[in-house]
Amino acid sequence: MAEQRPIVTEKQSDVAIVRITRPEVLNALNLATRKALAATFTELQDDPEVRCIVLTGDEKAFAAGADLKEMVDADAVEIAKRRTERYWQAIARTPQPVIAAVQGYALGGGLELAMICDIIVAGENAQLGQPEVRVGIMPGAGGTQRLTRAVGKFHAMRLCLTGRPISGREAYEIGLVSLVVPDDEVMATALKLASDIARLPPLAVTSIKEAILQGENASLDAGLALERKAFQLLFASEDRREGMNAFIEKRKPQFKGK
Ligand code: DAK
Repeated sequence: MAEQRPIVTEKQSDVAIVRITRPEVLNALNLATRKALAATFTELQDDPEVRCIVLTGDEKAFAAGADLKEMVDADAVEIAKRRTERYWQAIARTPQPVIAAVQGYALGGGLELAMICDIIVAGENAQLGQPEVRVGIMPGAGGTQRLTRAVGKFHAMRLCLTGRPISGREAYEIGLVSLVVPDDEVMATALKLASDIARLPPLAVTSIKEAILQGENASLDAGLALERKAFQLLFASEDRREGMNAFIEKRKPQFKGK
């Protein structure tokens, strides 16, 4: 029987919902799924109507990691030749904010995928971890890097060296997720955040995202310079004038993305 599409995209007004749909393997990320995610995000980047994206799985799993059945027989050369990093780069380059809505398992490559997103909303009982060490490998798509930047050396070491997952609640406490909510409120919370962001002036929103991400890789001076230039540039936008005038005139602003 042919497998169903690994990704489903739905639009709710100016928010796009991208859902991983391999429930039979807890949304394990095989090559077809990675390619479909990259293609979907590349397409959404060029859709001016999409102001925010929610990436999710289902109530059992955001994604339980790379598909181990697809990796078990691969040698080092084969793994290198797959160049799977290019698929995640397509997601990382998305200018619109991306919110990960995490219920159930977000393990290995699944957690790495969530960490590429800009905001993570997790359920209390989600299970987040980097279990690669338990199958003889290590995180290979950001688990030792983005995780360390998010939670610091000591939590990152504990998660990567033991492979033991933590709950959504603990992930919130150590700064790995933005919000923790009851499991059945994850999607509604992510969608509410997304529609709130989608209503804000898109040039300011994408500039903020860019400054935070670029600044993470830069010295403080370089990051501050980048922030200042982006700030100055926003004074060329119609939405900046509209936002400030609306405040002064005590009315609702009408943002146009210009
Ligand atoms: N891959 C393939 N199948 C998986 C899977 C996975 N990661 N996780 C679960 N499944 C499948 C199971 O095999 C099972 O299929 P059937 O046996 O029914 O055919 C089905 O999903 C349900 O799973 P379980 O029966 O195991 O369900 P349980 O509730 O008992 O356990 C679990 C849930 C999430 C604790 C368990 O399934 C589990 O431990 N899964 C493996 C988690 C894991 O180790 N994930 C990390 C994988 S390594 C790279 C960069 C990064 C990576 C790779 C390459 N490059 C730069 C090249 C990333 C690597 C990883 O993520």
